[in-house]
Amino acid sequence: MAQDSLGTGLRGILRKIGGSSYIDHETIKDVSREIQRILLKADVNVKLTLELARTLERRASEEKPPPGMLEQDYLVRIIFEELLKILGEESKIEVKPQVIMLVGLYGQGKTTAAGKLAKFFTRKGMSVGLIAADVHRVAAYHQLEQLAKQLNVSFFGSEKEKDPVKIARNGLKELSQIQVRIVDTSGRDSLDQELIKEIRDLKTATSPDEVLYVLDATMGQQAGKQALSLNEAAGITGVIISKMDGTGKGGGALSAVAAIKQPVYFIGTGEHMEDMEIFNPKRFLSRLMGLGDLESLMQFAQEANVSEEEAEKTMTKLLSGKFNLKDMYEIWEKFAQPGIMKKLVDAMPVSRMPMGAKLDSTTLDSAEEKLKVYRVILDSMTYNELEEPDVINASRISRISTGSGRSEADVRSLLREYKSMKKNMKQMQGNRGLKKMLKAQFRGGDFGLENLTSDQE
Ligand SMILES: Nc1nc2c(ncn2[C@@H]2O[C@H](COP(=O)(O)OP(=O)(O)OP(=O)(O)O)[C@@H](O)[C@H]2O)c(=O)[nH]1
Ligand SMILES: [Mg+2]
Repeated sequence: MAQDSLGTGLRGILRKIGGSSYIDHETIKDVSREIQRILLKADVNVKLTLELARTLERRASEEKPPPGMLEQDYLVRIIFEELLKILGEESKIEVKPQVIMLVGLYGQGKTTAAGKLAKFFTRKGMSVGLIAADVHRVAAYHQLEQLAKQLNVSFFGSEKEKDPVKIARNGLKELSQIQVRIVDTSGRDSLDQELIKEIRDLKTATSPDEVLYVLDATMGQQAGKQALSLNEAAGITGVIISKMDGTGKGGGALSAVAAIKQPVYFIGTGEHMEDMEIFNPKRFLSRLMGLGDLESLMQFAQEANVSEEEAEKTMTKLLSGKFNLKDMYEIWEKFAQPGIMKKLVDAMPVSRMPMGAKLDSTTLDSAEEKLKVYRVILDSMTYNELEEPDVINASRISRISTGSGRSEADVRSLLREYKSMKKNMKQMQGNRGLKKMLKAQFRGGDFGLENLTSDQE
């Protein structure tokens, strides 16, 4: 994996921090030096590395951990937060009718990404069209046409036309009934004026909603500079990092992302059309750092930065029992740390547990594992199915199962769980203690578990 050396290095540091009996100036300096070494080795840009090290040292010497948190854990948390800044905020591509233009250098994975995106949007129930505006490589037209056929989506291209702008324009017109239209463009060995002009013209002609920069994870230090030039020419709105499964170091791509300050929407993890994941910076980083169990660092949740209003809204929806699969997905994402669900249930006196509630602790222990499976399944549902789960019948279950690569039993189990969660939550209405705790959780506040029990009616 591209991120292997980076991950190994970071995990080494974490072990070292965990093994130290106290954190003093010397330890902080040590950790900072080690992190710099690892980042530079992984091709992260020098300036970025130095900035991170400086902030890290300053924060680690000035800030005090919150009550109850070990200073070792707090140092890990600072490292996590500062690395997260490089990766940027989580931002998902919108599922809506739109024009997407793909840009990037030669061989970075644009055409493959076009196919993967087509599959992604098809799964969401949208119609998709691929437009071949790469006129420089002879095989480009056939490569995209082949992908369109394989994915059963619309295609537009012309083998004779040599003007990419004309092709793109005609393509958009021809496919005007198609909801998501993806324009594949050509790459070059390096950024030359010709490519910059072509991209600029294509952008003007197609007025895309998204300009996605496809960037190979194995790119080294030069990635940042190229990203900036392309950004200037095309106004990049999001990034797809391809070949995360490759042998590169990943740092070049991360530096490029930090430089253009645009979100990474997806990462490509293989040559096949299903080898693409939605990028979630927190999850990515905690995996990279080996923070499988975030419970000890639970206060991470504070970073969620959920507003009072949003907390109230989520909670009300949850307890109203009137939520759909889309809401459940969101709620699960917020509860993704396994410890939280467990505390929630432990805090409920047995007498308050609704009849037939399935939220026992054994179920919860495997919650994270299950969550992973469910996420894949939910990603294979159409928008309509997420909004109105009742429409999901046997034939849809079969399609979702094929699309997600999970068994029909898994899909059914998810639907059962959704129904039972909906029912349970409805029965929990009026439980003020629970309400208070959920709200605290969503706002990242203190759990105050003792108070909770006495607060119940
Ligand atoms: N392992 C792996 N290979 C990938 C990934 N994405 C693309 N590739 C491979 O990289 C090569 C180039 O991919 P393309 O999609 O043709 O790249 P492109 O940017 O369209 O290339 P040009 O059109 O020539 O500029 C192909 O062999 C792809 O199969 C990925 O995420 N992982
Ligand atoms: Mg291509």
